[in-house]
Amino acid sequence: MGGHGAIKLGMLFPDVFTSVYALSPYVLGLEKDYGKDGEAYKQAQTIKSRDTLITGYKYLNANAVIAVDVGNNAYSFGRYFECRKHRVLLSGYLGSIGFGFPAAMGASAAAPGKSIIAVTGDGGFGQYLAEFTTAVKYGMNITTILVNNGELGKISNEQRDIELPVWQTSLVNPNFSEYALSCGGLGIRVTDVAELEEAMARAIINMGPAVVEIMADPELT
Ligand SMILES: Cc1ncc(C[n+]2csc(CCOP(=O)(O)OP(=O)(O)O)c2C)c(N)n1
Ligand SMILES: [Mg+2]
Repeated sequence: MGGHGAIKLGMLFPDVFTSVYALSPYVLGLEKDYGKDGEAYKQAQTIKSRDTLITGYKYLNANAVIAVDVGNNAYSFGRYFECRKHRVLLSGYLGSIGFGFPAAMGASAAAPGKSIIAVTGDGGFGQYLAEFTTAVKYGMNITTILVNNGELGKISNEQRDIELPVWQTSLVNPNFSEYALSCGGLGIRVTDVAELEEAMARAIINMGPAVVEIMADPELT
């Protein structure tokens, strides 16, 4: 924190000990700070990733190729998705986050006419965000189902499992749907489960890259 921060602190709190104490959850990363999207996450606290899978996926073509990222989003997919003739791509063994969207691009390049789906979290999709412009450039027909829970949710769970405080897993994200629009693709943000069906239907019909950004509660999977 630079000199500017110190001046502000001095004005807010009477002494340095009070200031350090008041800020310690943020400094230690124990307090969640989702930045400008904090309100949107609060609104979305009833959306579970299984809603995404059960409600949303009925719109997928029975023979779509589905590239799944790594994290809670992948566990939910494994638990709730009913596979028909779909082909599913996973980052087997390595389990590298960020796999979902680039794998979907690979599938699209290999099978240009097919309906391709990427299932990702915000952490994973954020890693290859700029690639969305490549998908726009080549008119790739990829629908990205992005479970935006504002954190590296799987890592939070691992910390809870061994009874550690949840530490340094919250993310300050861009508005992913606006980002998709600004790149020339389709972007839809869903903050209420009632909007999910229409959003999915629009994205699937769209012939080109689309992001359905679902604001989800990180505590629910
Ligand atoms: C390259 C790489 N770095 C770190 C990890 C560890 N890791 C597994 S899941 C995960 C978080 C995923 O977060 P997000 O994409 O937001 O998905 P969520 O769990 O929130 O659904 C991380 C960091 C990994 N698997 N691969
Ligand atoms: Mg996440």
